[in-house]
Order: sequence, then structure tokens, then C-alpha cells
Amino acid sequence: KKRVVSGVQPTGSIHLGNYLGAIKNWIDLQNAYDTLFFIVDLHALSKATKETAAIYLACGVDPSKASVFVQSHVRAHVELMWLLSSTTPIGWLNRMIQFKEKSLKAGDENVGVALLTYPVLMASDILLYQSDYVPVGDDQKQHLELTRELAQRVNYLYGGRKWKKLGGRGGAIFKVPEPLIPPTGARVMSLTDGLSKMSKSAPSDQSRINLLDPKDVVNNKIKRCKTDSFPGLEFDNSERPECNNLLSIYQLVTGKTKQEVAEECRDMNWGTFKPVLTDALIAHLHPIQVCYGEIMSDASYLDSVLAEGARKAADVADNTLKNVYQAMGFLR
Ligand code: AQP
Repeated sequence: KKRVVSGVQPTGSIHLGNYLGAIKNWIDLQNAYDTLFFIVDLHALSKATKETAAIYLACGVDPSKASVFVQSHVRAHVELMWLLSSTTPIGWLNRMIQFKEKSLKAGDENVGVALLTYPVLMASDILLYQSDYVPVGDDQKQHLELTRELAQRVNYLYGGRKWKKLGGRGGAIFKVPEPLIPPTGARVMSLTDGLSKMSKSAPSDQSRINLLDPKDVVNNKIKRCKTDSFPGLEFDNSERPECNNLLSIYQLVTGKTKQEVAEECRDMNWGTFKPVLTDALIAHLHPIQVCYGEIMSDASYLDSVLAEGARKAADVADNTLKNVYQAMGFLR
């Protein structure tokens, strides 16, 4: 089976964007691929690790099919990162758009070194598992490209004939991973501005639907969300980003086709559509929330899933790490 690795950072409450753009797709992936889904805690330390793991399971990630684990529980991630750091030119990292944007905003004295080296950790997350595919959104494409270049660089510098003599397979220390582009329309936008993406770190909670929002909160957020004053409802009108976003959300949570939603909603106004959308959201989130409650009420179950996931992940990761040490010439 081909392998897929993916994860979400536990930096806040998991919202509809994380779910529709990432976690929901994992449910299909776990049936077709050998999958590893991890909670990306080293990139952003927070207390939400357990909650995020429970959400994975509540959304349908099945630990009998996928390895579910916490990044910091598998020590090879940090170790490989150091080894890769010595092979990564600073120029490659300086060119990363996310680094440039964030460091420009905050200034050199205020950003941690990890903001610069974060893509090397991401490369470790992926390369440790000899992953064939990585699901990536637009904003991570450049980081995946760097991962591919790093894999090729290490294969070139430390693979080859010497490595083969040591018993390495075909000279390749790392598999070079391919991007897996998620289904279109999975980019969920903010409820208060149809041009920016729904995000955990946006200051206003009104801008997102969290997966664990109770009914009345969902109802309230949809009631107050930004709309427009055009007649009828339609997809793909660039002057109506909010309308496109709300119809897309409706489509994704009902499982209807775009065509069906377009026809159903063409002659609706906001007053008639909003309660329909609210009901659909609540109906979709309800079973996830019930399941989440059950998982959180049995602490030992989650602990055992994460321990088993880390064990399975470490099996693969430690083997890769061992090969890297050997190929680079460390005394073993
Ligand atoms: N609005 C979104 N629409 C679709 N997909 C989204 N993802 C995030 N926001 C949307 C996808 O969720 C996964 C996890 O992302 P992450 O936790 O690694 O960080 P992120 O992409 O930076 O997510 P956030 O929610 O915007 O967090 P903050 O605010 O902390 O930066 C990824 O697969 C991502 O594509």
C-alpha cells in the first residue's frame, strides 16, 4: 500500500476549515492507503493536544486502520530535524514565503529561530515515514517542495554507491513524496470576511464554526455572519465571496452536489437560507460531538490509542533514522 502522512496543529479549537479541508478527507484516505495522522504539537506547543486527538477519532479516523499519534511522542522527529538542518542551506529557508511574511511583521528580535527552521521539522515529519503522498493546501505547497528538495539532496550526498555498499536500498535513503491535492472547494472562508480563510488564530470566534460549538452558538454565528444584498443566492460570483462560502459549506456538510445546491438555493434569500444552513450544520456536527464526549469520558482509551499509534509510528521512523545516521557516517 502507498503511504500518506498528515496532521493538524493543536493551536486552538479545531474548526470547520480544518475539518472540511483536512480531517474529513482522511476518512477516505485511511481506506485506500497506509495512513499516519499525527497531532503536530512540536510546531506549536499547547494544551489542546488531547482534545485534537479526540476530535480526529470523533470525526471517523479509525485507529485500527490509521496510526494516530502525537508528534512529540516519537523522538525521531526532533533527531532527524537536527541531522537535516546541517544539510539545509539557510538560503532555502530564507526564501520561504510564510517565514518572510511572519518575520517581516514581527521583526527579527521578536521571532524565534523555529519560525525559520519549521520547514525542516515538517520535512522530518514526512521523510521519516517514507511517505508516498502528503495532502497539502495551497499555503503548504512551498514547504512540501522544500521537503522534496531536501530528500533529493540527502539521497545525492549520502546515498549512492557508498550507501549501497552499506546495504542501503537502491541508493535512496528517503522516498521523495508527492503532493496530494485535496478535492476542490475545500477551502473554507471566515464567516466575517469571505476573502480570508477560516482560521484558529483569528481573534474573533465569530469568524469560525468550531467543531465543538453547541447548537445555540452555531445558530448565533450563522445569524450574525456577513452576507450581502444581492437578490437570490449563487456560487462563483467574485463580488459575493460570502455567498459562495456559505453555499460551499452547505454543500460539503449535506453531501449534495454543487448543481443540486445551486438549484435548491437560487431563489432563496438570506432569511430562508440561514436556518436551512444552521440545521444542516447542527445535524452534521451532532454525532461528532456525541462521539467526542464519549471518547473524552474514558481517558484510558485515548491514552492507549495514542501509545499504540506512537509505537507503530516509531517502528517506521526509527528505521529511517538509523539509516540516516549510518549513511551520514556516524559511529553506531
Ligand atoms: N479555512 C480552511 N479551509 C480549508 N482547510 C483549512 N485548513 C486550515 N484552515 C483551513 C487545513 O487544516 C489543516 C491543519 O492546519 P494546521 O493546523 O497545520 O494549520 P493552518 O493551516 O495554519 O490552520 P489554521 O486553522 O489557519 O491555524 P492557525 O490559525 O493556527 O494558522 C491543514 O491541512 C490546512 O490546510
